[in-house]
Amino acid sequence: IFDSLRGRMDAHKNQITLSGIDAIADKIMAARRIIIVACGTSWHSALVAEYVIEELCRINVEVEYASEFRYRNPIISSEDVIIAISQSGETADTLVALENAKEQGATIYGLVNVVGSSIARISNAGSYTHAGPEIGVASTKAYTAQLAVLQLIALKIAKLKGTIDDQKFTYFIQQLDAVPEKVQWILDNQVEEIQRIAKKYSDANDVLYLGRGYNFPTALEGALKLKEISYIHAEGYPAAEMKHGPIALVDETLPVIFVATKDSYHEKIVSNIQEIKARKGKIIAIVSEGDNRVEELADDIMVVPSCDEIIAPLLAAIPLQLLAYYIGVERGLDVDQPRNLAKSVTV
Ligand code: F1P
Repeated sequence: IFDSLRGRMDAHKNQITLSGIDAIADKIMAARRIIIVACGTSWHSALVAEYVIEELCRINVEVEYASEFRYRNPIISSEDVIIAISQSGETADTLVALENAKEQGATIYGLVNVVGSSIARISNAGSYTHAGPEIGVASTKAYTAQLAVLQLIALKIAKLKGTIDDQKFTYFIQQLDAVPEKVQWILDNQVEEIQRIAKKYSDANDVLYLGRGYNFPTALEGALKLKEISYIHAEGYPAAEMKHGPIALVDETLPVIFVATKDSYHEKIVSNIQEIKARKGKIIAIVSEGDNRVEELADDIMVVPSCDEIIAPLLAAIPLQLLAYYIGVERGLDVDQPRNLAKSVTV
């Protein structure tokens, strides 16, 4: 994944090589909005992209479940650019949504893993994620690769549009360039602890995942991984929505996983953690290295290296993927072939 990522960026020359974006750069510059369509895990990377593209490029982005978008009657025009995200490139809901949008004149940008797949072929331009074949049904390394390429797309558009300056561009490239070492650090230093946490909570019936800002889609993705691999009911929520309903679920039996890396929402997420603690929920937190404050509040922690908040989704997803994996193993399940799930949902 990261060889391909590194091959596409050059901080010294201040450039990112994504020929697909060059091919439709004019369309993107003039776009009324970008609509990102996807399903499942790919939909979560779309949500991260919405936050990052709106922040860095100041272009209006909407994120749609392809499974809804294809059936309703959305307003689409030739001024819209649709980004389709799919690991398999064969997901029927996404493919049909694209056929409809193309008929209405939209430009399609495909972000797929499988070379030559149907979604790649229907797209006007695109980028491959080059994550290699996914062995398991649940999308994991494809998700990481999608996030990485979407970050590059956002940076490239921001550079073209002039919404970030050269200094900021170089800073973000350096942040991305440091991701492989940071992921390795998580794998070298956190796996034993994640296995211990997995054992401790493997009998849970329900788990709540909370996050804010760039960490909110990670909460959704963590919950989806747990559902897919461990068959435990899990809900991902924006932490600020907790008080509008899910807080009623909290008691001493409920594990609540906070994606709480250091970012501009940190004070807010710390008070959310305190609210759960006051109601005796069990707190598991993903924290930035050296964050003693959250460490003191939490029952268990998984640590990730510090990074810019925009990059955090790339790091924070890894412990959650591992946690779902080890809980699945602990429950004696086939983590590569979960029941009822297909790798490509082609109907
Ligand atoms: C979408 C997806 C995956 C999920 C499972 C079923 O696939 O929902 O996210 O893990 O494999 O399909 P895709 O469009 O990204 O191939």
